[in-house]
Amino acid sequence: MAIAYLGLGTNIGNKRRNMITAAALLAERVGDILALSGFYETEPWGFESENFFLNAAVKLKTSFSPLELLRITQRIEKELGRAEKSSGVYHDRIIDIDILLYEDEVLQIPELTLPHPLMHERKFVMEPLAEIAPFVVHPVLKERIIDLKERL
Ligand code: PH2
Ligand code: MG
Ligand code: MG
Repeated sequence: MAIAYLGLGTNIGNKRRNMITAAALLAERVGDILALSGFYETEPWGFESENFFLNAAVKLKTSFSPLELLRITQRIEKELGRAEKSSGVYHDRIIDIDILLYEDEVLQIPELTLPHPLMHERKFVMEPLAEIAPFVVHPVLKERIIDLKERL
């Protein structure tokens, strides 16, 4: 069994419902949810939109590998109605599920980078994550989530 931390984000539709549906599907298909942060209202980062986000972080126990987890989360994004992603630019989305950390795994393959390469630069990721994983150490930066968050 592995512990994984995921980031959730939504900025269109019924955002609370999108979050709860995504969390329920993760619990059903991926494994037990060990922690779920509060929902944070955040400004769109990296693109212009009038639609603010809800962001959250989830801690899961899973027997799936990182790539299996990626496929399952992408499938949930699709089922909730997320439009096809076009690379390079950000768009409004019903749900985005990002794998932030998977145990101490460091991975760089075309499909997936672990830890998430931008997580430590993003307050909308680090605030909810620090709520449920303050003392987890980032396996590349070798610093605790709470300390990385404080510096943002
Ligand atoms: N996700 C992005 C780009 N910008 N901004 C906020 N506030 N929240 C997000 O989840 C988010 C974003 C790319 O996935
Ligand atoms: Mg994202
Ligand atoms: Mg994503």
